[in-house]
Amino acid sequence: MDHSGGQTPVDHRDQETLRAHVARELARSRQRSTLLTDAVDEDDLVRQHSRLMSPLVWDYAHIANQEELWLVRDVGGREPVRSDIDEIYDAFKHPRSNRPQLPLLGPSETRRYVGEVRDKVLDVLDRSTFEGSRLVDNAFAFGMIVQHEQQHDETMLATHQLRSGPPVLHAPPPPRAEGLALPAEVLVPGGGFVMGTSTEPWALDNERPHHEVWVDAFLIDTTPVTCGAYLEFVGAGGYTDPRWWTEAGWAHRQAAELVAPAFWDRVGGVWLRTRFGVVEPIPEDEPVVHVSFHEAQAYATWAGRRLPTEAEWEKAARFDPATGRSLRYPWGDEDPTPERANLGQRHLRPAPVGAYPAGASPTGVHQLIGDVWEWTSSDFHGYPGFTAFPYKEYSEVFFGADYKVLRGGSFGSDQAAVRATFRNWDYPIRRQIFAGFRCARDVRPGEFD
Ligand code: AVJ
Ligand code: FE
Repeated sequence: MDHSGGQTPVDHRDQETLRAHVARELARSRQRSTLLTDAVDEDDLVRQHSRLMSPLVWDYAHIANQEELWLVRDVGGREPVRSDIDEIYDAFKHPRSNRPQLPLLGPSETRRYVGEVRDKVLDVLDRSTFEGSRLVDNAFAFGMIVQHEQQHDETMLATHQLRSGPPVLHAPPPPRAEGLALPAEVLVPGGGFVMGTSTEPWALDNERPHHEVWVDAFLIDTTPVTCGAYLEFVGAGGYTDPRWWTEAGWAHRQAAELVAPAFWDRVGGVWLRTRFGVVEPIPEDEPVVHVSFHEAQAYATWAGRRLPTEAEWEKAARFDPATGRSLRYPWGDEDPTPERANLGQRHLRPAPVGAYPAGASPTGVHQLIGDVWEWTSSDFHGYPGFTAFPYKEYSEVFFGADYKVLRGGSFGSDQAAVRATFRNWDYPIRRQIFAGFRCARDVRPGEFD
């Protein structure tokens, strides 16, 4: 079995290639952050749109503060730009709900700070040799900061979804489905496979190290569960029957009075949804989005199925039975393209199922990357041999049974922060994130004999 866990995306022998790659990625991330913050007026930037979220202006300055901490001060060894504000933008010091009360930098001060930090970072980048410590080898710290900004861009997109008022974000629709008759589910053969990676240069600590995992044969949905299928669950009284829910799930359903995915409303007997300020009919062929883990789990039980484990999801996403190798992405080792996956906020919605045949995995599973984050049944834990790097607060402090793992990224995730090994996590009640799911099941005795 090949334990390489995939090839490296950039040629690290060529410092200038790497430097140019980092510069492009930094610029691309900043373009998105700028768009998300320029789309609204100043009052909107400092306002709290939901107690679940920070004001947009907090995210923006926090992006720059992390960039300053790691790249200006740590990697660059430079004087602080603004050490007086570290505390305000430390995510662990203040819960999101309290952030509007902090003495935050205002919109123009934030923009000035963001720009000043970036200028210094580009200077640090110009002088870096990308070797000599684990932090700078392969430009890891730069890659970590690119991913951090992109993660907050997705968080800011979720804030946009929670704000009220007319639409301010616009994007073309995703590709249509190709009309291929896809099987409902596919078989993933049993056996060992390599999970995680030790070689992907910008993989974060929780994706490491690679290790072999045994997975029994299982079946998994070819595509994520659609709004149309989910409507059947809603129509069949799925939200009023405790049989489908776990004890914790039912208690939450009751307390939160859940009756349908977030942002769905029943108007005159018809379900509509609100998406970035647009009210529209439920698109039956699109993956359902804005469901909690509990809702995903209840749907799966109602359908006589279950959620995949995290290991099953990753095996479906990257195991190539022909070679026994684990790929970087379902389609192979090459980076994502617009033909392979719905990523990067290029479209502000999931694409219909079947829209990305070029993104299918070797076992025939579609749309694993992009469209919607997919809930798995697994708690968030470190892999065998895990070591926190470069800080415990990225992953380690979240390990345990409080969080469920999500995989694959959404239409709101950037390709810099998504790969087949990438791990996201959240509370099982959360549904402002762009999360959906697909179902799996065990092989029935004698089914494939
Ligand atoms: C990996 C998405 C759970 O947003 O809380 C951002 C990413 N970590 N800043 C989050 C993150 C620090 C994290 N998630
Ligand atoms: Fe952060």
